[in-house]
Amino acid sequence: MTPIQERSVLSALDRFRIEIPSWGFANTGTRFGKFSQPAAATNIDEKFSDAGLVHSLTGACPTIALHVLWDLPSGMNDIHRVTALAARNGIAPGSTNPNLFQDQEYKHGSLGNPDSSVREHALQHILDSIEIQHALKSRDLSLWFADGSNYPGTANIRQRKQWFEEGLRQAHRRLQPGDRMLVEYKPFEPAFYHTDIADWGMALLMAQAAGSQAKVLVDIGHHYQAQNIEQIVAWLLAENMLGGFHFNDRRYADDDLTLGSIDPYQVFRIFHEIQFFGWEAGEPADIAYMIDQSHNLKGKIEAAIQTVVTAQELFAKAALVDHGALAMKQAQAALVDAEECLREAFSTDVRPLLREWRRSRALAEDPMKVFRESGYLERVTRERGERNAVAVTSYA
Ligand code: LRH
Ligand code: MN
Repeated sequence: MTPIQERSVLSALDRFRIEIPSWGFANTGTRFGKFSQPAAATNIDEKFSDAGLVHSLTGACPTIALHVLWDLPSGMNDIHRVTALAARNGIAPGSTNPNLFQDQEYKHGSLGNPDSSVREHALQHILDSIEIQHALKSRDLSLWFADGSNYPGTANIRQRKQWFEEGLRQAHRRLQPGDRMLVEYKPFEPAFYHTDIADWGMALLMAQAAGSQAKVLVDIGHHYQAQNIEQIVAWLLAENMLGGFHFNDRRYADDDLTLGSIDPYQVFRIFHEIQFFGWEAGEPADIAYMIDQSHNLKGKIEAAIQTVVTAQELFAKAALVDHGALAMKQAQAALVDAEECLREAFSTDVRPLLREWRRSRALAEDPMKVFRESGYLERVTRERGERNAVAVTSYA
């Protein structure tokens, strides 16, 4: 590795930050059951404690994503508590995620529901979430809608599109300068015939309809198997409409597995498109990198540490691509040489540099080892075990 490459890796690590989801520390499962872990976080205090620990070990995840009804069940009355937890645990509130999918009345949708009173209720929850966003000085309002249908002919797709545009436009009006609204798309689940915001194009049009502060959020797991995600990323960058990312990995569908566990080259190709764009633009793209995973089987804190470290490694590898040489090879249609620019970078072991970066910041050289020797897991298992000793819930 040349000194120039070393410097670009270290400066990439200096600017790389990835947001931790509060829900990554809680007991989660699938429709077939939830296997409770005695050390799992059971309340917002414990979620901040775990997230703060992961940040103190890795130095790369200074914010925690909050899901409003899960983390601030008392709404604005929880602001003081959350602000105090942020200060105590050294991790700031990150994106604000309204919950528009769990209330019984959302059976036929939220902003897309044929019943106008349900649409109003959903909009009010978004407006309440924006008030919380402002009280927590959170920049991003991150919106995902489960809305859709399960059978042909049961929904007026065009009518629902119009209701969404109206709802998002009204919400956008409540944003303050500097705020961003991130529109997340998903092709299916929980709806299995149509989903109202199902792909990047629909999310792009919806964001443009909402207003100038709205952008698209790309979740790795929200794509059909054969889709070229990094091409979608390149297009959204070219349109200046890429606002954020939910990183995870999958073998089949929205599996929410840990980042890079199945296809690390996929994540590397995405980071490459983003850094190549930054090189051409002369400044890094303003993208919110966030983790969105559910750690059903792995130890939740270890899974979080593993994810942040893997994200750093893959972002550092992408910083090794010689963009100047690549641009030249692309212009010459020198196919093998162009591809080798990426393969060379991806196959480079950046872990020694990552250890050096950690040393330079008085961070744990091996975060996982330090966590395992810290006694933290044993302590929280004692403190939380009883509350987590719930029976495994069955599907039916
Ligand atoms: C939906 C989703 C969305 C979140 C949820 C936890 O699948 O990706 O981003 O709100 O997971
Ligand atoms: Mn997501």
